[in-house]
Amino acid sequence: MPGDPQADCLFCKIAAGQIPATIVRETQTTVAFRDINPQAPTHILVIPKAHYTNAAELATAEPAIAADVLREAGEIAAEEKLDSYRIVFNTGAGVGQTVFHAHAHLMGGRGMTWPPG
Ligand code: IU
Repeated sequence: MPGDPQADCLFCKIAAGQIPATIVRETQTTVAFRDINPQAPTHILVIPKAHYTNAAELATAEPAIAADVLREAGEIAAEEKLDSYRIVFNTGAGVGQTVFHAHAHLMGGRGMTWPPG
């Protein structure tokens, strides 16, 4: 079924508590945890518990859960006292997506340039 856990998906395992992660917040539909290779002082991943390959697929299949991911990112940014932050959804290997389970990168705590590299 679309959205069901995938046996070979690392983020499905984190969502299920089968692999340890530094969890920041959890809701019925989402989990947020600190990135193991942070690229900013605050670098947190917000994922849907349901498995979709990328953000667009999630939003098409489960728009309410896509909104949950974004709302969580905003609420965590407030908790982390970030007045400026970036939310990134890498989509496709060509732009650096390495884990094919939708995830928002919430990054802040330093200045950032635009356009991104
Ligand atoms: P990407 O957008 O697919 O490149 O992001 C995947 C992120 O997942 C990346 O920033 C990794 O550092 C991060 N990550 C993690 O936090 N924990 C893990 O066990 C693995 C990757 I594998």
